[in-house]
Amino acid sequence: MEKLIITAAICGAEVTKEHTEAIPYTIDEIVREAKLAYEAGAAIIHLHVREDDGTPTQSKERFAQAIEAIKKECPDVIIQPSTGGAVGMTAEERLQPTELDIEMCTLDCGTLNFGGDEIFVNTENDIKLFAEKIYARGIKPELECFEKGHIDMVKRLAKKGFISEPMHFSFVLGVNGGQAGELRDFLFLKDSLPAGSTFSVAGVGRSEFPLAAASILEGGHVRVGLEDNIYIRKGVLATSNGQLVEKVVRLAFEFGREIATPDEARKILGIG
Ligand code: KMH
Ligand code: ZN
Repeated sequence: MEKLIITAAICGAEVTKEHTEAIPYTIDEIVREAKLAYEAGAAIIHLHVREDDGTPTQSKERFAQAIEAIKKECPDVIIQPSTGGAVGMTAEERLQPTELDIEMCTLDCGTLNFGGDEIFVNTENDIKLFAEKIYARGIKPELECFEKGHIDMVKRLAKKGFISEPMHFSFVLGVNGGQAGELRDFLFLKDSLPAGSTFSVAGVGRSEFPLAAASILEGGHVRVGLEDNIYIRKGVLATSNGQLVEKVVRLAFEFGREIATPDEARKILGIG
């Protein structure tokens, strides 16, 4: 099997310091969390940025500041800004980080309920617009799919030429409004992928580590981080993103998967 690419989703847009003190808001806190994750074995940092008070933002300037500061501490890490941002942001707001010199970013592949009255909107035309901008800039998209219909949308858009092979997917499972994070959900999505695709799995909440283990065994890659799950085990808060990454590294070791460096991840994903 290929080496395992670990992505750390260190920040997100929804988790606050009321949930866990470890969630980073400021640039210094973001760098601290990125460094701990990188030193533990993460090849990719999935990046959201916040104002110092925790408000999510897609400001190009804030992303540029965070990326520069992370690169000083983790020079070779792959930084993957979010183009999902937070619920309610416009497409123009969300696309700002694609104007920077970046290797990768997310591309969200469908709309879903996001808890309570929230709807995370990604219409077909939004996805086409995002894909056009992302590919035009030579950026590798991570195709975020929250349920099977999103994979079907990617297949349709690939046929129409909006999405190119080789495709790299991320299944984000267990969102309140998306597909659940049971083993059979993961296996169904994995078996639905176009041939030759790579994939990573992000289990939200309690599904984070069971799905990480499943993906390690099935030849996929893994995303963990405080964006998705704040517990290191039932009822015990993780002290950092690094601690979550360390747990994946232990699982990988037990199952005989080696961990990919950022450069090895670039080769696996066809970046650069
Ligand atoms: N914060 C969610 C509404 C992404 O990063 O591309 C969207 C999200 C997806 O986190
Ligand atoms: Zn995200």
